[in-house]
Amino acid sequence: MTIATKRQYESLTEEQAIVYAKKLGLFSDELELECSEIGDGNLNYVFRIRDPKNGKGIIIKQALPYAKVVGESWPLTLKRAKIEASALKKHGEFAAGLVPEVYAIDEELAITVMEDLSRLTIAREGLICLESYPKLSTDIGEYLAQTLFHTSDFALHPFEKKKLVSEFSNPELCKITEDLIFTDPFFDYETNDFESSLRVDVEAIWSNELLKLEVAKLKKSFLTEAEALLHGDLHTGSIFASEMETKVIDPEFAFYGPIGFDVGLFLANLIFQTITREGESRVVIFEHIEKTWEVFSSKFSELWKKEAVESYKDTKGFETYVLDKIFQDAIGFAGCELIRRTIGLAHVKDLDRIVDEEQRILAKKQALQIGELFILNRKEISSIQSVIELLEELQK
Ligand code: SR1
Ligand code: MG
Repeated sequence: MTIATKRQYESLTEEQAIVYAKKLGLFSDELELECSEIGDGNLNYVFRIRDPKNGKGIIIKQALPYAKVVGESWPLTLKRAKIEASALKKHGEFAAGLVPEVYAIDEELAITVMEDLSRLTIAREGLICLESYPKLSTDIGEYLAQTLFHTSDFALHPFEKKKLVSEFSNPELCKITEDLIFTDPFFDYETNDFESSLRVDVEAIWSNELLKLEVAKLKKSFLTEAEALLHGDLHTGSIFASEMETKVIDPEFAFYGPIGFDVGLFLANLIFQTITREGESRVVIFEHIEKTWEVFSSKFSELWKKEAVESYKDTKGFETYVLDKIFQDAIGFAGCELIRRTIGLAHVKDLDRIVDEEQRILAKKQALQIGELFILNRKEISSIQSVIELLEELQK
């Protein structure tokens, strides 16, 4: 892997991205390359550079010194590019094939050069178009188990684990999550964004002290429980998919946090699809929800039995306690994600694209209802099957 030399930060143009790729030696000088900026996320530029003659390409991802979604008034650390590239590499050690290959890192220009995945589709976009991704939940269940188990105290020497905790300290990006997922949507704060016809439901959330107490507990877990190296933003827009392949991208929010957070975010983003679909196509998503948890928990359990280094690993009840806690946390975090993507700053296309206002508001009310229910009842929801029964009941 190349580590490029020092120079001052400047954001690249498409032409400069081509020059940059050639300087890295990834293409020969005489080639006529094509480049387009394809980033549709909230924070970064993503340049796709390809040789039109053979279709071979690379991705140059560059962090901007501010949040693209808001503009220059919201400065944001460039260090996130290094965190993202390092997390891709660390997670790739355990989930090879489920993350893109990193070719080069450039800390000064906040650039990661990586495998071109444009043969795949962003899972959110594909799911919205009812594309079929038969491997999505098995792959994500496997990715979650491998990355989260292997970076936890259950698999690592305590010195190694604490070294990683410090390497992946990511305070600025964590602060975004603390604010946008756990705080702002539950108060009358300026960052929130919702249709006026949701105001009654939103005000009910702001004045629900019981709900706020449970969200405060979940926020405390996020702030304090350094269990494993999380992806930190595992929604369906952070996943590339096809019928044959799944790749997890964009771990710029990576840090050491509670294992249930990654699991819960992914489940919540599948739930948006259960809200917008009907009939057989909704059943497919219920199956993905069930399979994600089943693959994750059985793989985690298998790794525990084979590889755990914890002295208490065989103590009766401990493994079950750990998995039950992850499940409860995941349901609670999923609840927060459902609410914040509906009334907070950063929405999801699954709901916002519904053109008919009445239908859109109904879908959003359902997301809020499921979110509240998950947060308040996470300790009573005992299995993934009961999650599905609950969703089926609410969506009758
Ligand atoms: C200002 S960033 C808004 C959201 O986009 C990212 O993908 C994260 O989900 C973040 O909360
Ligand atoms: Mg992202």
